Amino acid sequence: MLIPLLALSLCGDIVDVDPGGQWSICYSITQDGPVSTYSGRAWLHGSSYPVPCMEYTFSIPAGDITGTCQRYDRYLQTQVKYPVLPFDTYTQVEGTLQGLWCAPSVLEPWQSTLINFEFSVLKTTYNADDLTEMLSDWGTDSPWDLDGSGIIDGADIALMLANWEAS
Ligand SMILES: [Ca+2]
Repeated sequence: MLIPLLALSLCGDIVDVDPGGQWSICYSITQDGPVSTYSGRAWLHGSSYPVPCMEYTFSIPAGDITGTCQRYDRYLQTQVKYPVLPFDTYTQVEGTLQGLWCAPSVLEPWQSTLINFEFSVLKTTYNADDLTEMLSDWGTDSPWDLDGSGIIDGADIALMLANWEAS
């Protein structure tokens, strides 16, 4: 396999390698208030199959997929945050994000191809741990500012309680 192990070890906390040799992936998950960000890269390798594919399932919290890639949406007339998900297809099923990616053309046995990805999951239901975190940021600006007003206040608590996790 041509993928340098050094690159894998440097690119994230979570490393996974296809036993069949078609792909490798590494990424890290960072938590910032209600936002979990998955950032990393994946490789396809021509060493096992001429047109290798990767089907990978991320375990994610329940929530909305978002991203840090800002673009102006002329229909919505506002800046929208997009995820960077350069897979051929991806599907969000409860608790998982499944990505499918195949090499766009035949890879020689010595060739690998690489994608970078980054996406975030914004929680849409909340629990007692979230409330504790929100209260510890009370009166400040933090990721727990759910309504985007610039400060953690009663409106954010109301939003949280309206979307409380069913136990
Ligand atoms: Ca607020």
